[in-house]
Amino acid sequence: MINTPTASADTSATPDRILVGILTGSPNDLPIVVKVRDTLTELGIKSEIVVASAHRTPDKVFAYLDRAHREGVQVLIGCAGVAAHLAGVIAGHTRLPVIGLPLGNGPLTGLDSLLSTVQMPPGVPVATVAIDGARNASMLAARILALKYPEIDRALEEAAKRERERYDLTADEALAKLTA
Ligand code: C2R
Repeated sequence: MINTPTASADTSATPDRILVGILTGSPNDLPIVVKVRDTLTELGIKSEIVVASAHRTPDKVFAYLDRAHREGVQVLIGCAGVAAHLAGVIAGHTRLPVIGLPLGNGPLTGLDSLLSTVQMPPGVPVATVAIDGARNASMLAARILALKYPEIDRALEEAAKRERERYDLTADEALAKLTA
């Protein structure tokens, strides 16, 4: 895979502070949303999860976004199920890049969340990943940050290497691992 061009030229150390703010619409979303944080941690990126809803607690969403700006958060991830307006509302309040993670926990198993998250009006973009695509939400946040921080680019390269190793096994070796 081609390296991120600016990252290889840049020598900035990754700052030791929270770079990714993860907002989610309900405490009930947490079992999947913690996976977003886990992947970011695996890549050496500090993040925080805040439970706040654009519908139920809009003041809490805006207060968090103001704090996040002050404290130097650089990417935001909005996670929500059903009528998932959270990521869109975040994108309307900030020019930081916003990733939308539609959750599949409602009665329509996520098609409603996917469409509510992805169908943003022009000028207010939300980079939407798959329904319950927690790992890709983190990976995309990391790719954005890797433009600036070479350590994160290297962590992504290592993760891709580990992924490729699974393909070095023969089919029988892979099957043995699956059934172990
Ligand atoms: P409860 O389980 O708390 O009733 O929430 C949440 O993300 C959750 O998946 C049900 C679902 O409602 C979602 N929710 C939103 C928003 N706030 C909560 N979609 C929002 O602001 O978009």
